[in-house]
Amino acid sequence: MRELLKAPTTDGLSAAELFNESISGGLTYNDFLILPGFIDFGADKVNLDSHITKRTKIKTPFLSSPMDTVTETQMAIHMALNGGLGVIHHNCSVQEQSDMVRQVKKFENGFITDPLCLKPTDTVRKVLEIKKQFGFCGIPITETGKLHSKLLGIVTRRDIDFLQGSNDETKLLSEVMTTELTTAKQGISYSDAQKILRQSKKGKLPIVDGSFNLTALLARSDLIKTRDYPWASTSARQLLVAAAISTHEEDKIRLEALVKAGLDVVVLDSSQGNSTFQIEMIRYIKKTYPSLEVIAGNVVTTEQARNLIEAGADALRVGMGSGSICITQEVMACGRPQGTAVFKVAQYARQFGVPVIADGGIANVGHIVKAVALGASGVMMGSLLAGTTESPGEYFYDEGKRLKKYRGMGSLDAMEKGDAAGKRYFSEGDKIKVAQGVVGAVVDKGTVKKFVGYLTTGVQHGLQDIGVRSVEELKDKVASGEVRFQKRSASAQLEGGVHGLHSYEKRLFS
Ligand code: NAD
Ligand code: CPR
Repeated sequence: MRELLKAPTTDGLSAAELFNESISGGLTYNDFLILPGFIDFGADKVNLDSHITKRTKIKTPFLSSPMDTVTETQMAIHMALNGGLGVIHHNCSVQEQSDMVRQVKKFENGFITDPLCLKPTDTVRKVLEIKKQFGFCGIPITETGKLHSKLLGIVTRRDIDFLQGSNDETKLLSEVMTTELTTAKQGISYSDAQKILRQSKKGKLPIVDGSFNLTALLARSDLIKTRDYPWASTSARQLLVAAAISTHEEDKIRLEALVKAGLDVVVLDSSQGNSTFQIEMIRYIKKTYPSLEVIAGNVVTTEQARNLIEAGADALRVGMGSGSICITQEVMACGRPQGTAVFKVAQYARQFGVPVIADGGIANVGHIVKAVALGASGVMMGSLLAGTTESPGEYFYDEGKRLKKYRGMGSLDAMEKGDAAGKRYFSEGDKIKVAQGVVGAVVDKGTVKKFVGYLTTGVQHGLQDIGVRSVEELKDKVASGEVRFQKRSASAQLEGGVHGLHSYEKRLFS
């Protein structure tokens, strides 16, 4: 009996057996499950550290897509603060993209870099509305009502405390604002600014540049809150930031500006990365900026991967046609089911120490766990992060649901915006633009801080169930065949979802 118990079990399949294409064809994340292992540790002990390029290691394996409805300054800042990495899109001018990179590098935890401002001709009613909606009313007043404009005053609770009636509400802010201001100069360290704020006994400390333009704000309430991000992705105490470029000749000028702004990692953004354009660009970057790491792609086959690894790629982005907004497989007839693509490319790239980023088609925490189990060192997400507070764009309502726009970067909508920004997406010779994606909307997911926290804890629980304590251990045990898999039939997939209920509410975290 004891001997029998000691014998290794052969339940399920190894990853190599699961992805035997002559038997299984191409598989997506939904086509398989991972068999549970043995747990002798808490989920909070699971370590998610991962190399997302040869040299860059981050604490949560999450990247935000370089899409103009996903990653601009705020997303990049909050992805990095929460241990991931934001990739700033390039559907904008060189100046705009490099400004975004610069803002992330300059971000000092604690300063509010996008404070809500008003102008002197706004009324008290506006302040009361803001107070009702956001719960604060210490608002800087600038000439244009925007950041980077001359600071004229500040309106605080004391200025409007007794102004409630309809006569008072139409008063101009120029009549009620405080104009004797304690300010600090841009470039001041967070700790020095804190000192001034404490000594001044004021609620807000505006930060201004040499021309007295407002550049940031420090709030007393934030001194009290713990704004601590122990997992933040940093280098030399600055947040890490990535940005995407294309492979056209003019992208070399874009890259120069991005590097000057402090870029850490560049992503070569293409649906089909196996081209002379990309190979030459990788070689150019490695020669011109030897310390800049390059994530090349996208690829889905080992042949494509080989060319980019040979050219010097520091990581590969994997996925063609798997994105939620994508019609590439429908239009181009090219692509690969994402599970198979990630497994095949990761298995190949592992031999050369080149990490792989699973890009597109991540619809839930389970997909992240599966992507990592198939060998990905990071997952890139578009739709999952698109409805968050930090994604670009305004919320709007449709049938009572709070939504944000989300669109493919090869959608006509995005390409037309690119044209307006002086950026071409298509081959010079093309007379007709062929769309590769759609425009849609996604639901409000709240702030990235909470949402990435949910993803992190969820992935830790997934790895705990598999019985591994780290991303590295998972990869090793998948490669050795110790972690086992099972194919899911169509009915097994139905069984694995909520079923048989008249109605239900799906709340994912609290
Ligand atoms: P791309 O820039 O790689 O390709 C656009 C066209 O430009 C292609 O015909 C390409 O061959 C050509 N081109 C590139 N460099 C060139 C050069 N130096 N000289 C001449 N021609 C050159 O971009 P794309 O593949 O169309 O993707 C556009 C956007 O849409 C990207 O953001 C991409 O991530 C996204 N997208 C992704 C997927 C996916 O499945 N991951 C699919 C479609 C689109
Ligand atoms: P989801 O996370 O939304 O499934 O996919 C995001 C990924 O989709 C992006 O990181 C990018 O690789 C890909 N993508 C972006 N625009 C696209 C278009 Cl127009 N078509 C196909 N894929 C696209």
